[in-house]
Amino acid sequence: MSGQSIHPDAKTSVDIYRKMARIRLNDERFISLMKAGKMVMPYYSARGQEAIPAAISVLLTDEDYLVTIYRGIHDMIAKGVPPKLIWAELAGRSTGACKGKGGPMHITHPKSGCMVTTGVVGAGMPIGCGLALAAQLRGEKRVTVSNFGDGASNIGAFHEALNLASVWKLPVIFVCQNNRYAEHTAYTKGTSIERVADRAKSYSMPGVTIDGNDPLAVYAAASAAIERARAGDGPTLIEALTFRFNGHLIGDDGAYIPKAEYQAALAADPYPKFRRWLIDEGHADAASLEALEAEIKAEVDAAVQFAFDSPLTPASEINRDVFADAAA
Ligand SMILES: Cc1ncc(C[n+]2csc(CCOP(=O)(O)OP(=O)(O)O)c2C)c(N)n1
Ligand SMILES: [Mg+2]
Repeated sequence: MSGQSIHPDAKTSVDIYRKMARIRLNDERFISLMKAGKMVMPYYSARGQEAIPAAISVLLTDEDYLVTIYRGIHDMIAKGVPPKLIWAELAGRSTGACKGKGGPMHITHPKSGCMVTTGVVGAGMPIGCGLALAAQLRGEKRVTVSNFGDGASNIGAFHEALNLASVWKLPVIFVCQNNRYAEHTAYTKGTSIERVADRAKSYSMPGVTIDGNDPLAVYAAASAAIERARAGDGPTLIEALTFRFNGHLIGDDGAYIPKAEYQAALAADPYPKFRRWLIDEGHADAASLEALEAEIKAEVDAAVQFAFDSPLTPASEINRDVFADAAA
C-alpha cells in the first residue's frame, strides 16, 4: 500500500473492506445466477474496480450525490443503495429500486444519493454539473461524485462538463475509473494523451492519477478533492488506474487482451491485497474478516430471496413514472 498523507483509521479501513466484500460477493452471485440461466440481463461487472468506490464512499453521506454508468453497481453498493433493491431491480420485480423498470443500466435511488445511472457514454458528467449547481445555488454543502470510464474522457461532454464545472467552481469530483479498455479498444488506441488526469490542466483544476487498486491512495485523493469541493473551491479530476476482470460484459472472453497483461492485472487484485494489509497492520484478524464475509454472504442470500419472492412488474406499470401526468 502506498504511503499517502491522509490515512483512514482502523475502523474506516475495515469499513472500506466491508464495502469491497459486499461489491465482490454480490457481483459473483449475479454472474453465477446468469450462468445458471436464472437471470437474463446485460451485466457489466466491475469486479477488480471495487477499491475505488469503497474508499471514496466512506467519505460521503447520503446527502452527497452519485452519478454513475452502466458499469456502476459497485458505485451504488458502496454509496449505500440496499442490495435487495438492486437485486429486485435486476430481476425485473416491482420491489426494485426503480420498480423493475430501470434494469441493470438505469438504477436510481435518491434516498442514498444515487441520482443517475446512464448507458450513454459521457452523458453523466454534465448531469453531475447540474446536481452540483443545484447544491451550490441552494447553499448546501453536498458534493457530487461523477464516475465514468477512460473511453468516456474522449467524449465531448467530458470536456464541456469539466470546463463548466471549473468556470462555476462547482462542488463536483470527476472520477475516471481507467480500466484500460473501452469495449474492446485498448486505451492507447483511442486516447491521444498518456494520462487522462493531465486533461485537468486545460480546465484549471487539479488532476491526479492514482493507483485505483490501492484503497489508501483512493482515500487520500478523494479526501483532498471532497474537502476542496465542500470549501467552495471547485472541482477535481481523479484518474484511478484499475482493470475490469470480467471483460466488457458477461460473455466477453477478453480475447483481445494480451495474456500477460491479463495475468498481471489479476495478480494485482485489490481484494486479497487489502485483506492482507488489514491483517498485517493489526486492523483486523483473519477470523473477524471471515465473519464479516459470512455476514455479507447471508445478506446476499436474503437479497436474492427477496428478489425472487417479489412479483414481476406488471405491464400496467409501463407508463407510470414516465410522464409527469401519467394516470395513477
Ligand atoms: C455515446 C455512446 N457512444 C458509444 C456507446 C457504446 N459503448 C458502450 S460502452 C462503451 C465503452 C466505454 O468505455 P469506458 O468509458 O472506458 O467505460 P468502461 O466500459 O470501460 O467502464 C461504448 C463505446 C454508448 N453506449 N454511448
Ligand atoms: Mg474503460
